[in-house]
Amino acid sequence: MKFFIMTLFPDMVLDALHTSVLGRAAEKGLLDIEAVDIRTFATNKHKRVDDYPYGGGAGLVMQAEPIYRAYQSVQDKTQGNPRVIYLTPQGRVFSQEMARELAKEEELVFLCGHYEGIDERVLEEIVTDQVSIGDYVLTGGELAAMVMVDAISRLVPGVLNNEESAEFESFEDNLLEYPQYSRPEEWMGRRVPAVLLSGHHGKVDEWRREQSLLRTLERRPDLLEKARLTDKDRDFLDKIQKKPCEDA
Ligand code: 6GU
Repeated sequence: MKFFIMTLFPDMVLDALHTSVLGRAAEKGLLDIEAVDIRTFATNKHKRVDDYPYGGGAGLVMQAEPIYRAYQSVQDKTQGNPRVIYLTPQGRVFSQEMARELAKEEELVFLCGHYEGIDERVLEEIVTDQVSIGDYVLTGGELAAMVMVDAISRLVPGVLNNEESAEFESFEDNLLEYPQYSRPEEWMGRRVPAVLLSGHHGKVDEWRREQSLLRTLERRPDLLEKARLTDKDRDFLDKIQKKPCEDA
């Protein structure tokens, strides 16, 4: 999968996204992450890419032309017409479902803004999707683009090893993960739950499922409404005196 990230801070994005799991995936040729430095497309000798907003007001606005030229340089390298995602708190809120959908694309383009925003006309001209990563404000789109690239990349076949892949299924089911333990059996007076040492796989699976249900009920009851629950799951939730949802 090929990502183009249009940004004023190419190093920030490339360093982070070539670390750990994604770095190895890039070495294997599964991912290709290219940063496109918008500043190199400035049309003046001072390499300025921002200016005062028409109508007045605080801050600076990123100008249309350098961004459009950066986009044209991306187009020269792409096959079809890839989706162009503008990172903004005004966008649709990113989710695992959106990550799954975007992971089907072969190429994706991200546009990271700074200052008080980007000239609306270039957004109209090139952007296909506006996405936010949550209801808070960042200083720029880079961290948001990195969050999206990470979440999308781990869904690309081969990026995670098989052991890791199986693990994400639980969030896919809208349930939180059960707690994990490793050696030693006792640490600071806290023992690993006995069932995990029993060697009884059936009992371990059952305990983990119950822990997932319990955690989701306590921490994210909103997710339970979307979770696919078995009759046994519902019996367990009833037993612990709380109802997951009205009926169904
Ligand atoms: Cl996508 N960009 C910025 N600047 N702030 C954000 C965001 C994006 N998502 C949440 N806050």
